[in-house]
Amino acid sequence: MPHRTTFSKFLIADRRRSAAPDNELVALLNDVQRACKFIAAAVSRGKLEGPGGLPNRVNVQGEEQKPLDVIANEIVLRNCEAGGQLCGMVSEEMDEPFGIAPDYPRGSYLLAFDPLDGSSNIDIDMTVGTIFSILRAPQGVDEPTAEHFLQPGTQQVAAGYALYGPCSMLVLTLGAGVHGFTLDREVGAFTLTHPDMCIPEATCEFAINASNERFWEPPVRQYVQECIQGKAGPRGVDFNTRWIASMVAEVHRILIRGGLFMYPRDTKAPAKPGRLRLLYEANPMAMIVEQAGGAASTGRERILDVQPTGIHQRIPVILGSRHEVERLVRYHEAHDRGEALVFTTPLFNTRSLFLTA
Ligand code: AFP
Repeated sequence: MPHRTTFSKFLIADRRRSAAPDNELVALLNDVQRACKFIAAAVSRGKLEGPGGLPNRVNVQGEEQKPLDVIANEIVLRNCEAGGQLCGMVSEEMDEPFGIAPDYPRGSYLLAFDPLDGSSNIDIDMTVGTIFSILRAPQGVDEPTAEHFLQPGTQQVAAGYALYGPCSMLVLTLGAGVHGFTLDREVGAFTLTHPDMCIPEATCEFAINASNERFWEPPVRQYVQECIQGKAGPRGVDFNTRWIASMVAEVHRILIRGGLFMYPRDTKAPAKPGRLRLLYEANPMAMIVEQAGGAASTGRERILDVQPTGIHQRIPVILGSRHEVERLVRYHEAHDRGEALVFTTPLFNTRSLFLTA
């Protein structure tokens, strides 16, 4: 059996790649990876796991909450609350921040996480995942409130996701590249299989939920139409499309072979500037994508620069191969300058948003 570096050994020994994390962060990341192993086991048992009598409910997002959403959330809380590295946690599944109980030691880190992203895929046995983001608590804070989590994504010290698919993986960045670990179930360890993951700058593959086309802003509609026109259109090449409805799976595909993922601002729910949440979906994925050589934008600004205003704030997300993100940003800039965007494709008919035709 070839010698492979385990996740724990990577954090300690291979400091060149792991940006020399302090012992507190190493201990926290080991708690997170252990939680991901427990979630992987629960997910892999499917209906054998049973909901434990939990009914489907609605979470703070107003979205259906599967029993495994609740189970995964509990697994993260229980595995990370007692280690002494955290002073608070925020989760997609909890209205308010989770404080560390008084009988547990507190540390200097904050954890924001989506315990089971893509859970609407659980019943059809499609890939789901866990997304996490680690921040430092402000100096002297050991009982954080929501405001203490409202830090731009550039403040993240680590970000990662676990992917529960045909095999389970953990992908991590500490600000010195992106590294993938595959769960060796015989050993029970995440082992380094994808060091220094890198996103190709160019791509001919895009991911967006096309059923929302009528709600998109003009720059997104122009971009998608040009891709659909393929060789016959201004791009001069044919494109492929994917939509898994599981952000973790889309981002992983992009890390492996390039691509563009879009969940842009749309007019479907004007009060919501997008579907994805900034703190525990967009920011960790944006850090990972940028560390792998890609780009992540709202269409109008770098995601990691956004100053959060709420722990469950939503944000438009356009991320992946750098050249494609930069093109979409240019289209948004042109649109915001009032330049006409003309659509000429049989799929969307020939019309312009600014001409009477
Ligand atoms: P769920 O966790 O509710 O399944 O949502 C998954 C997600 O947040 C993200 O992972 C997907 O990219 C996106 O929503 C899918 O949204 P649509 O269902 O609108 O396509």
